[in-house]
Amino acid sequence: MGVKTLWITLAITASTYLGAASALPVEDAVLTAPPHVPPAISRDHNARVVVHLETVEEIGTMADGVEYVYWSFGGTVPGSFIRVKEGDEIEFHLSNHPSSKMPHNIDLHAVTGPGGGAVSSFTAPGHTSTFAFQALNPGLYVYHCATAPVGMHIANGMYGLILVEPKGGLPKVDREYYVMQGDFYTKGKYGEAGLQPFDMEKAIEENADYVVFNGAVGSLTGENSLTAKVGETIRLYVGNGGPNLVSSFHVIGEIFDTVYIEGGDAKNHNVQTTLVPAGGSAIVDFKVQVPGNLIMVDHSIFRAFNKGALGMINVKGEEDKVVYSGKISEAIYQPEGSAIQSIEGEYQVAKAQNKEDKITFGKRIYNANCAACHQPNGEGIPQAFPPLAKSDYFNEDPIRGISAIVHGLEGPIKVNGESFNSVMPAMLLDDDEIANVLTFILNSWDNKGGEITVEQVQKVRKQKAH
Ligand code: HEC
Ligand SMILES: [Cu+2]
Repeated sequence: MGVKTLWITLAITASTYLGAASALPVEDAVLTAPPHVPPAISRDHNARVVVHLETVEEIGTMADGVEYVYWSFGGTVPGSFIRVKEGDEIEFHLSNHPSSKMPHNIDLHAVTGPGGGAVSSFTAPGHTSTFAFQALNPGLYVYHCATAPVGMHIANGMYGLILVEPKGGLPKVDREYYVMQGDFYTKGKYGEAGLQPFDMEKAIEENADYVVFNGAVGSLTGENSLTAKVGETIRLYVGNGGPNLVSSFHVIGEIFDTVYIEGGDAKNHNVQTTLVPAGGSAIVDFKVQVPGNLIMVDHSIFRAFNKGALGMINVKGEEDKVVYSGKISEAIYQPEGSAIQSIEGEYQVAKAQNKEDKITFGKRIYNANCAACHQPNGEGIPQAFPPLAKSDYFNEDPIRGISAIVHGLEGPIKVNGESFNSVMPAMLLDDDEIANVLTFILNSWDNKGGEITVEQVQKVRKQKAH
């Protein structure tokens, strides 16, 4: 409280000292860390908005077991979200923490003026620079450090977003979030443990080890997932810091009702994937009609599943079976006809009569549903998909397999001494199919044998995901 008052006093003193050209009322900017966005601007007049932003260099976590020295604006990657109104004057105070090894500055794409403020804001460690600009154009703008070597400062995390609301504001939505993509270049490969130094050569070759949302693998998954309720409208302020890669931003399971193309005035509707250039942005609005996990990805899809560009929006609420039914039935499709099909109720379902049947049916289910990731021979793909062949994780407790299929599996796990920290989506298989596929796996590739029953599957289905 006391500190806050002091800041405001300082801010006002500074403004007076700077001799503001106009007599606009002065206010302190509300800054937020990602994925949060400051509240919409409610005033109908312009203001002189005072922004205090600090550059810091500190160790953070890039992925499970992987550390990195991030350089940032405000201690987060991306940096603090800044929100102003078209016509506002922004008085910008950039402080470089005394512990920094490098000078830093800021180029805001919302600035009309040389270097976007870069030269005026060049700041040595332990110093503060001040400059001011008027936000002439509305839009969602990237800001970034522009100190040489520029690419290196950006690659270490020095970017963020500033929203200049148009005069009349943006249409109201229920939730707003801040999501910004960036690519990272480390001496070690993706997932290689330890404190990883920046790799200039890989950066020049544009050969990214990590492509992530909000600065790290997993910063928007699991407990960090974004949340919403059925019926709500969501707005994502999407940025791309680069330094190199453009993003094909997509949300699996949704269609963007409105896209403010490249963060400007032009609106497109009913969009599946929108391009977010390096050093650019997009605003996407959509309403969520059904519950479930929506998955944000860069649809350059290896980046999503192998380099980290994956985030989640957890939507809770009532199902709407008209909008989305879920799987209604699953029947074996054999154009030649098959002896093992039997008529049961409305749908044709083949029921396993014994363990041998389970293995036979399970193999088909495996090839159709699991092999794409875990590979036809069950050996998985290093760093991406864990093996099911001789998996100690699975063989120790095959119930874990049921849970992975029914509830999905995400977060760090160890399989045969190797760490994985990825996402397996829940699979739409019925209880028989799950019992079959896991019985097949237990009896393949030198696994320990045994059988999974429908009752075991039902029990896990009743438990909550963890
Ligand atoms: C889209 C890719 C994908 C598909 C499809 C998939 N999985 Fe997975 N699976 C994963 C990933 C990724 C993990 C590791 C999750 C983590 O890191 O927490 C995993 C983990 C597992 C594990 C635990 C780890 C281990 O190796 O023992 C089991 C068991 C498993 N999956 C079984 C299955 C079965 C059975 C199917 C098919 C019904 C299946 N998975 C389909 C990606 C997939
Ligand atoms: Cu910098």
